[in-house]
Amino acid sequence: MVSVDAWGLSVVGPNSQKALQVGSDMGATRRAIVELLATGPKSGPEIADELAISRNAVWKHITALRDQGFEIEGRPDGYHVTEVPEFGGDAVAFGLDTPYTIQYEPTLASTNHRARELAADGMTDVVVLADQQTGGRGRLDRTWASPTGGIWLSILISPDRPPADMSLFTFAAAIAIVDTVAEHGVTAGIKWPNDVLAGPEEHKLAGILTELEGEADRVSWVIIGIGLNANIDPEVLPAESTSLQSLIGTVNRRSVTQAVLHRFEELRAAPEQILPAWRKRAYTLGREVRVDTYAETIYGRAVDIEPPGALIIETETGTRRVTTGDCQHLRAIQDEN
Ligand code: BT5
Repeated sequence: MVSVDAWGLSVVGPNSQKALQVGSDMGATRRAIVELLATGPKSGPEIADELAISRNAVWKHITALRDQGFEIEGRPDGYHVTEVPEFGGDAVAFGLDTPYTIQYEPTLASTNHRARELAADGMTDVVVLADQQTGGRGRLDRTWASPTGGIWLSILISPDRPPADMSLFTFAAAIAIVDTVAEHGVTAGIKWPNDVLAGPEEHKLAGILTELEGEADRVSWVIIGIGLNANIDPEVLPAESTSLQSLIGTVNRRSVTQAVLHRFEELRAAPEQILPAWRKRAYTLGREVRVDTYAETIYGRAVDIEPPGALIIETETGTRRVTTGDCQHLRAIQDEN
């Protein structure tokens, strides 16, 4: 069991809690139907043959999907999906081109917590998704406000890499958020180590909590928890928060979630691109900062980021390399003039 805590990584001990039984056969079959329909129209008999289920079962699943808000037209060449709900597990799975199984619950205490239960049960490559959290967490057990309308998700993976590389996943998640919201016309940037800031006042739009368990040379699992304030009035969020709703109006959370996951996967496949991409999107670099570590407070100018995610700060007494801490952007002297 290693103990690494940096760049938004929070290392947790072995999880002894009883794992939840998730992914019933019913749910798995319905998800398979959703995936089939996303590739184009399919008739009832085609679906029944492909999934080795009865036509009656297909009909029941189609009815269940319609009840969720999917609009599905039965035409001579098969079922056509003409409308997908704005959010939900089946909705996000529809047309999602990543290796993840989506586990959705309207309300969870914390998607990271649920993902840890799944990890303890030996599961991997799962995205846990919720519309609201009742016990959302930030780093150091801080509270993460998670009302309905947000995108609260945790990616559970088991990469065959050492713990030191895990900060790259935190960075990849931040880049994925910045690039996704940019497609919606929102300019955002990253505050070291794990915040996405947006809007004229650079308020917090998203945060990332990465947790892992493993040995020195290899992690057993890593959970990348992403909290993105989507369709939320910032008045119900802590001070200095912002949301997509307040920046550009209501968004389609399904497409935002899918875009974040697709971009995250792209970066996972090309890890050498992550640090350069992070530097380009960093609000912290070039800024006067105050960094509070466990031991001290450091003032200086943030000049770079170094593998595996340390912030390099030029101070009056020399260059400092900080691997963990809370960073505040201070107004640069020239901004005040
Ligand atoms: C973070 O911590 O920014 C990590 C947040 C991760 C949340 C996701 S949601 C899905 C998954 N499941 C979880 O339970 N967690 C993850 P940190 O850097 O420690 O920032 C926490 C601080 O951000 C708090 O102390 C507040 O000041 C502020 N904050 C709380 N809720 C916020 C919100 N919704 N939007 C913006 N800022 C918030």
